Amino acid sequence: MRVDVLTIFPEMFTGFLNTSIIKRAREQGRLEVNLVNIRAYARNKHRNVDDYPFGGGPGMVMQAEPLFLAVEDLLPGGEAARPPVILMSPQGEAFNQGMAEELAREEHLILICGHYEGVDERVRLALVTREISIGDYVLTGGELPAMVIIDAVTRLLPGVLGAPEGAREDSFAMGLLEYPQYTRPRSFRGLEVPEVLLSGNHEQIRRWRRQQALERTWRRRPDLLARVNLSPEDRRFLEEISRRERERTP
Ligand code: 4GX
Repeated sequence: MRVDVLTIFPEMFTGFLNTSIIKRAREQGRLEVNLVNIRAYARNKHRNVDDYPFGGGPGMVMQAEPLFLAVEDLLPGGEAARPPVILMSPQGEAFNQGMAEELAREEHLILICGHYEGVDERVRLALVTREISIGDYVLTGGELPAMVIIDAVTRLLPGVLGAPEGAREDSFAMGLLEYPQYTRPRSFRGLEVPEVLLSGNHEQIRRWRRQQALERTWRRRPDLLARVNLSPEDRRFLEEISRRERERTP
């Protein structure tokens, strides 16, 4: 997959792109990230890419022209299928695992990192095909959101993680939160590993993990349960914990 990132701070990506799984994916040729400095497309001698808002008001607005020129430079008309042009913004659709899976199927993405109070509306109207938010909080720029998207998408690319896709039992792929994990030692500062995990009984371990994931999801993110495939056994278990909870607090 190729990802073009339009940013006024390309240096923010250096550590991210040269660390761990993202670094390895690039070295293996599974991910190619092309950092484009938007300032290279500024017309004025000071390389400004922002200006005052028409109608007045506080702050500055990112100009349309440098962003249009940068994207047009990336798409000289040769590419048959137009890649998604994604604007990182708090007004976008909320990013989730389903969107990461969708984006991971693309050959090419263009990510635009906004700054200041926002971007000229004509960027949205005529350049951007999708607007994505990574959550309901305000950041100083779209660079961290772009890294979040690249990270979540890259780990889904074929061959990037060890295990083959289908075998992944990852929490969000299953729709549930993760079950508790333990590693050595068996006893740490008086805190013991649950006996069942040492039992070697794989059916009991599977059931314990499933129940832990169900209970955690029920307590912390009950909204997720609505979209999970629950077996009759899962339903009986959830009924049981909610009954116990009602008895504890009448
Ligand atoms: N998830 N920000 C972008 C400037 C901006 C505003 C409007 C384009 C349109 C954010 C988030 C986020 C702050 C990045 C405002 N650019 N982006 N920036 N949360 O808070 O994506």
